[in-house]
Amino acid sequence: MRVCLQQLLHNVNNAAYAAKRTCYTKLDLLSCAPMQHVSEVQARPCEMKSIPLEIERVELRTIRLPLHEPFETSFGSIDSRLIFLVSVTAQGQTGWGEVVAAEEPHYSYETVGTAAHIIRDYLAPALMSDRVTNLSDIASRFSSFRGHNMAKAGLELAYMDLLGRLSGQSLSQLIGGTRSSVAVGVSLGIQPSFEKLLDRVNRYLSLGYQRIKLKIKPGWDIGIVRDVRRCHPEILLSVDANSAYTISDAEYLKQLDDFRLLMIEQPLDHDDLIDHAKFQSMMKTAICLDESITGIQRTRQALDLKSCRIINIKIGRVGGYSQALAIHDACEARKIPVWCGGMLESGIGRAHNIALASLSGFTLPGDISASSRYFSRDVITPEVTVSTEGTVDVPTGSGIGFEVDVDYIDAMTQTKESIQPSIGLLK
Ligand code: OSB
Ligand code: MG
Repeated sequence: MRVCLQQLLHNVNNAAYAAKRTCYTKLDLLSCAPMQHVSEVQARPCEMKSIPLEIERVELRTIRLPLHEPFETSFGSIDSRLIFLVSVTAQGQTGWGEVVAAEEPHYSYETVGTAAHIIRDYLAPALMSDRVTNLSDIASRFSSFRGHNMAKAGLELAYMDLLGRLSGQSLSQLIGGTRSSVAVGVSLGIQPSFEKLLDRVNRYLSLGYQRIKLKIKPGWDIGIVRDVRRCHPEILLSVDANSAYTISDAEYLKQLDDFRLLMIEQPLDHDDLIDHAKFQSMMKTAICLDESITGIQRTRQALDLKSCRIINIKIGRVGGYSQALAIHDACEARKIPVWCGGMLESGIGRAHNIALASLSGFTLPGDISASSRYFSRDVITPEVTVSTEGTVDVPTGSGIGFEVDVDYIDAMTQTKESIQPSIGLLK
């Protein structure tokens, strides 16, 4: 019986593989939709050759959205978010993406200013220099420019939304997502007092969020974690230090092993893998890397070095979907759990995060909160909501699957810039 089943599965996989090859040679994006559930042998629709697209315009905008309450990390505090939106237009449709860089280079060296420069002067011209065939085509055009992952990601995101809209597929379908809803948690900033922190913890638990992440820094760490754990012995609880410690703090941080944390996110330097490996070997609790994971190569190195046991994937930090998908696949093959991080995005970036988190390897709750957790009004309709079970539905409409509220974006726009191909560049 067992042998028969295995033979059957083997045949199914072979048939699926043959079908995949057929649809690949047809160069037809849409003909591959029925293949989406055969994840082992799947070639993603976004990686297929599709109708070459002539990008006619790239638009860059900044809008400032006030936050409901300040967000404090070990880097400092912000009370509004300067949102950097990018859109690309072809064949009468517009796709939207978001550059998640901050105003100041703390989390990453990129800023809104550096990303605008890189997109305007290098990436947008590369995108418009010739027709775009698929996601890998974009990634390879961008690969000769070193770094600036968030700038690259902004354009990859906008392209993927455009591709979805033009082909009538959702982002989740384009990348081979398998979930119809994703589990979410909340990231709680450093608070003025423990009472305020506990109030926030209780609020988000009562709203259904499945995991609470506490931002920590020296002076706001062991004590508050112990007290939150005492009040909530059973919840999924994690901490994120945003690189606030060094390996010389390892003995002190070892106390965190007492609190049954799901993970300790990025305790040490943003650029480090070696000290994280030393620290992980001392700890029972899983280390999760965020800032240190800048692409597939760093992911492989981190896993080979045993620098962490969990990985946070942020599409912006790794340079877009192409790298995010590669990291997801590598982690899934090595049975390393991944989850989707957040950057206080507007609804546009959030919609892309939801699509990414619908991939099968995203087995831990993501930092994907409801729009109302950050802003009084979002730039998409309907806004993102979290169910009482702590899940967010994966949209099924084409592209990001939400309507972009262009009137509201226009009303909030601080700067706007349109980039068009140089005359005669398009063949
Ligand atoms: O380290 O995960 C982080 C926000 C901005 C920059 C870095 C981080 C964060 C968050 C918030 O933790 C996640 C979110 O709710 O978007
Ligand atoms: Mg983090």
